[in-house]
Amino acid sequence: MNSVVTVNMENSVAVITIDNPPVNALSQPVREGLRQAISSAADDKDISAIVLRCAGRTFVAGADIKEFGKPPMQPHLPAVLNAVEASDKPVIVALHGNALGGGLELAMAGHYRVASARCKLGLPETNLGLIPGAGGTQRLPRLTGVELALDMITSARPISATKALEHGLVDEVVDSDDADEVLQAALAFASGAAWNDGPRRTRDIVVASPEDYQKIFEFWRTTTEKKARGQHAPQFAIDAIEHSLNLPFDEAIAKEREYFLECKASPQSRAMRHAFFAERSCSKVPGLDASISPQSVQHVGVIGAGTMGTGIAMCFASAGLQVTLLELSEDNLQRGLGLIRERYEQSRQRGRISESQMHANIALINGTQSYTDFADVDLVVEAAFESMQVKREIFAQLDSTCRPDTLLATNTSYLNINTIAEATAHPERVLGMHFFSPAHVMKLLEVVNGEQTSSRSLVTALNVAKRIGKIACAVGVCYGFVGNRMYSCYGREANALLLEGATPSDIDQAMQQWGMAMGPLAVTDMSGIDIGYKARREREDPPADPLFFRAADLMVENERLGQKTSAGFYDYDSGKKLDDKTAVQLLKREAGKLGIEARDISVEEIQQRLILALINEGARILEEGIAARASDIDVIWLNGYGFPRWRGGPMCYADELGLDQVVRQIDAIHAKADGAAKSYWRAADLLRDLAVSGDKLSEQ
Ligand code: T1G
Repeated sequence: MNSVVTVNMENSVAVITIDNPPVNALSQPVREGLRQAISSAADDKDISAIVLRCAGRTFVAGADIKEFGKPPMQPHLPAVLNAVEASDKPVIVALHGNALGGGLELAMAGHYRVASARCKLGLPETNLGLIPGAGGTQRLPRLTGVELALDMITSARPISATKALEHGLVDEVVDSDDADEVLQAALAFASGAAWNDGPRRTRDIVVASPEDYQKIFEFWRTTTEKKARGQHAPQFAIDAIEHSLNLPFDEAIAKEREYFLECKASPQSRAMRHAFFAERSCSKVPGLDASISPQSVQHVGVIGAGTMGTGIAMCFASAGLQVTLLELSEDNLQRGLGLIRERYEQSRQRGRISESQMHANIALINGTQSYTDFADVDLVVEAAFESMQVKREIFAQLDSTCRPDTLLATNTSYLNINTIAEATAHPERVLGMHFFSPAHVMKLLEVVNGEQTSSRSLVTALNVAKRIGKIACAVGVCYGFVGNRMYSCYGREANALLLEGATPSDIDQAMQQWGMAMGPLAVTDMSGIDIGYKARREREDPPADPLFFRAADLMVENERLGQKTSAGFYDYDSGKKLDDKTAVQLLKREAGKLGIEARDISVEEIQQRLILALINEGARILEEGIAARASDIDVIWLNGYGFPRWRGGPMCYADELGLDQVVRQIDAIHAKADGAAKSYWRAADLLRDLAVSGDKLSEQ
């Protein structure tokens, strides 16, 4: 055995314990320790049965993802699991916390499984652009049947211990979450695990072939193609699962391994593994003193009962924090509280929360029209009108109403935090908490660090973000911070292309084909074209470029604000998108006035112009230190703007494309550009330097 795998005896039962914090990942030492432990137990005649368990807060959460980018090391997991399954002594696996990926595969190689009541069991490999690579596509269908296996593996969603028991994935559920109690139950099970009819090995179970299995696989292939558009791993997984029906176990395992290795070597898996770790590093701010403890936050004040304010209030209430929602107008306050109740009722109807949870969340939110009710709040999040003057007045009021240590955050999506902080006597407790709409759904939160924001304020905001289940990125102050500043460049190019001859449909289809969740013009129609129109006119430093968002301004000038006026870049009939013909006519006429000659624009040019604009601006943001890491920029785009996860984010994609190629393409656009576009398309120095040095953005 070794430091991460130990064995102790409980009477004649060998208890193998894996202890590899934080999640008992199946690193090489764990695999080697397991192999040795199983082998020595097999040879020991005093051992009648084996219990396999984990120390710490969870059972094995998977293979060690950190090892995937390195040369594989023996023993490989499938071989270790085959040794577990081949044991002539019953192996009972005690499960608690999460049994995921290789962890569940290990459990299924065991002969019996005993799980804690709140244990989650899943094969989430497709979240990483992979498929289960250690027998999961063969053993799961044998235990649960093909259809649940298809659902679990293609969706990557774990199931509860109760559902696992119903479907034969576990043999007993212990009404406790205490790992020791689960161990005792497994020991009791081991003492009774008589193999009257010989070992019960998962591999020997014959998969029941559903009558209309061809139709079932056809359904899963087409459904998965829609849900996981452009992703290869889920389709590979379906192929592997189908082999559980039409190939002998060992041949099917060989195919699974072949598909797994192909996925592991793919750019899609590299991108999704990058995203996994990027989301876990973005809240670790370089240089921030790790010994600083966050302030206590139990009571939150939210200002503004509009779409954002009510969503923000729900984020805190759903995490069990008390909320006081301030809205000066009685009507708006009642409307906001009603909206909150409606949204929670929707969540209850969809089974996302229980009725009691819904009532508890609603009870945590109290409305007020008076600032005096903020006298004892620990944090305020302001989500009022996007006007610097309004915000400065509010923060001055908060300064005199709240305790001096109360954290004051603004939800502004682009205004200068430093200017807002200057309205208070304690700017060290002012920062930005930029939620993304709808706030109670989107996981991304930009925590904007002002010039005078204290480290403790930043630590507290990041801690609160984690408590409310957000993926928080600490960013610096500039117009639009990181996400919206880059989105402005993306939209700028879409607008320019509209005057050069591309239609809204051309652009949106090109970007959806590239992998974006929605096209930029459909997004603008949905949120309202007038929002950007007003914001551009509020800017302290608007670009001196008459063509800057000229297409969007033209729509607003023609009172075409988007879905809310049933006309924007597209025409709508009761919310349903019709076509873009009217907008195209207006754009053609405008282009004629501007002397811009229409031309045919390829899908590739549209995709290049919009994605390279993102990359170039992201590099500038890195140069200026507005984002600490390239991967933070990726996290923002993956979680706030529908960037395809299997491309890893704009900076990850640039590294994958090759920075020399990126600079070459930007230079080519620059060469053809004129007017203000010349400055837009000057390649960022960082890109040019890295293209020469051969280093990557992800190493910055
Ligand atoms: N490998 C390596 N490190 C991991 C890890 C893993 N599988 N899972 C988590 N970590 C690290 C994570 O980076 C973080 O590190 C710390 O643990 C806490 O994680 C062969 C091929 C289990 C639900 O996809 O979903 O098995 O930041 O912040 O919120 O077929 O971690 O502290 O340095 O997420 O409590 C399949 C991935 C792998 C599960 C816990 N398994 N993990 O969530 O903590 S592929 C997965 C999670 C595989 C086999 C295939 C979550 C969690 P640090 P955390 P958490």
